[in-house]
Order: sequence, then structure tokens, then C-alpha cells
Amino acid sequence: MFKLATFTVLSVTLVTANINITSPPITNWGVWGRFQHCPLGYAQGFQLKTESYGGSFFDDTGMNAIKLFCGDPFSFGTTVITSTEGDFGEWGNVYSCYPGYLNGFQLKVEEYQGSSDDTATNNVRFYCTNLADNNYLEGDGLGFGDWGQVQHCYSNQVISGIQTQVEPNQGDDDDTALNNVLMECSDFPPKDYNSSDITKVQIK
Ligand SMILES: [Ca+2]
Ligand SMILES: [Ca+2]
Ligand SMILES: [Ca+2]
Repeated sequence: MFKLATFTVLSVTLVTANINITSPPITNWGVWGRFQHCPLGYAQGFQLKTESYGGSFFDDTGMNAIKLFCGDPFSFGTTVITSTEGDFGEWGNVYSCYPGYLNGFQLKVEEYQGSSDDTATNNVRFYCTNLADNNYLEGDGLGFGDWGQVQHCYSNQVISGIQTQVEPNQGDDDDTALNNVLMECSDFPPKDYNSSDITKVQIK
């Protein structure tokens, strides 16, 4: 004889919270700057500050800062957030996934070069809600290093905040500027989850 299973269906409210996703620290120089959060809206585009390659005898730094646009990057009045900005380079192209939202990122990082010139993080790719899986927007940083692990928000979340770890100006010593980033992921769309209760089946 086999025992009949009894099923009880429970209604469980789905509770999620903001999470932070952080680059795996291939390099770890510098200090974490201020955390900035979109006061309204969520990240829909980005811009990188990058120092152009200076040649073999130059102290290169690669990527120096990241701006996130909390809305359509090409719309007047969209709030821009950033964290610590390295001293070197220029702001590059603006990348947009509007009307989609950023929901993941990946850094291109050059590992420790010993007595040779270090650059740490050189470029970033962002993943968007309106792009197919494994598609991304790649920034206009430099090409040194390797692409690291993809950091992704949960499927019901998008990027809403940023913090960066940037090495302060080293003067005559080897500079690397931006080393690591942290992105905050928030629930999207923000809503009363009572309307999306999930059911859990419990087997006794
Ligand atoms: Ca070095
Ligand atoms: Ca230097
Ligand atoms: Ca350097």
C-alpha cells in the first residue's frame, strides 16, 4: 500500500528587497566613494570617463568613472548619478537602452602587472531589460585586460544606484583610477506585491 499525499496550497506574499551586485575584485586599489541612488526612476543609460591610451612610456589608467542616467539619457532634465571620479580622462559616448533599463554589468579588468604599468578596470558592459539574454551595450573604454564575471540583478529588478572604488591620484607612482563597482538593484516595477501572490505547494 502507498500513502496518499495531501496537498495544501498556501498563499505566500513575495517579498523582495534591494540587493547590491559587486564586481569580483581582480584588483583592489583605492577607496569606495559615496553611494548614489536614483532619486526618481531607474538607470536607463550610462557614460564612461576614460583616459586615452598614452603609449608604452605613459602611466595609463583606463576607466576613471561611470555616470548612470536615471531616465532617458537624451531627455532634458534626466537625473545623472555617479560616485567617485578619477582625475584622468574625458567623458565619452552616452549609451542608452531606453525604453529599457540596465539590469546587469561586467567589467574588463587588467590584473596586477607588477613593476609594469597597471590600469585595473578598462571598460564595462551593461545588460538591459530590452536586449536578448547575453546581449549588452559595451562602453568606449580601453581594451586591456579580460572580461570578468557578469553580475546580474534578479529578474524582477533593475539598477538604481552606484558606488565606485577609485584609487586616488598617485602622482609619480603607477595610477589605476577606477578598480571596482557596486550597483544597487531595486524591484521593478515598484508595486504592491499583493497582486502577484505566488502559491506554494506543501506536501504532507
Ligand atoms: Ca605596476
Ligand atoms: Ca601616476
Ligand atoms: Ca598606470
